[in-house]
Amino acid sequence: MAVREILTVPDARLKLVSKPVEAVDDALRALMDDMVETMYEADGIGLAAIQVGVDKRVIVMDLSDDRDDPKYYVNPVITPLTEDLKPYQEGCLSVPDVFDDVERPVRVKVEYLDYDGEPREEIAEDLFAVCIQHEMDHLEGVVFIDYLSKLKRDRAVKKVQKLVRHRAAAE
Ligand code: GNR
Ligand code: NI
Repeated sequence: MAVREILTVPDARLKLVSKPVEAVDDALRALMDDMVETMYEADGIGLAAIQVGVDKRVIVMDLSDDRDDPKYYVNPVITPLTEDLKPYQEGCLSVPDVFDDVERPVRVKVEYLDYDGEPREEIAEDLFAVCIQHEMDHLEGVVFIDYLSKLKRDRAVKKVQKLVRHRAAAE
């Protein structure tokens, strides 16, 4: 397993539409293992493959307090189960140190393949619903700041560029 580098805005790869996975094989599991390690190292609760530069429809997530319950979502499909929207203050590992409210459906159905390639279906609510929809957006090339005003989005990108420059200088 290895920690991979997380892309940050305005990296053009974050705008790619990720491609369906054709087979859940050992190579894909190696990618998913790396993604989990990368997510834990960055203290995130979710990660989409495109955030490590791989344009495949793969998401990992861990919402457990002890960070010992990784979940794997391959080729996920999400269906909203309500028109009821709720704002949540979101953040993103590809937009470090920026947080803002995004409104999303509070309850969705998630259909996907698991770590072993088995088809599964779950109902997501609360933080799980927020996170899976945030990750699903990454697979479509959408980052949460795309929902903000142009002014806020431009400010966010500038802030991240400055942070990344400072990080590079500190190395
Ligand atoms: O770690 C993360 N926290 C988070 C908080 C609120 C809403 C969404 C998220 S997902 C984010 C990790 C990430 O960037 N996933 O793409
Ligand atoms: Ni994100």
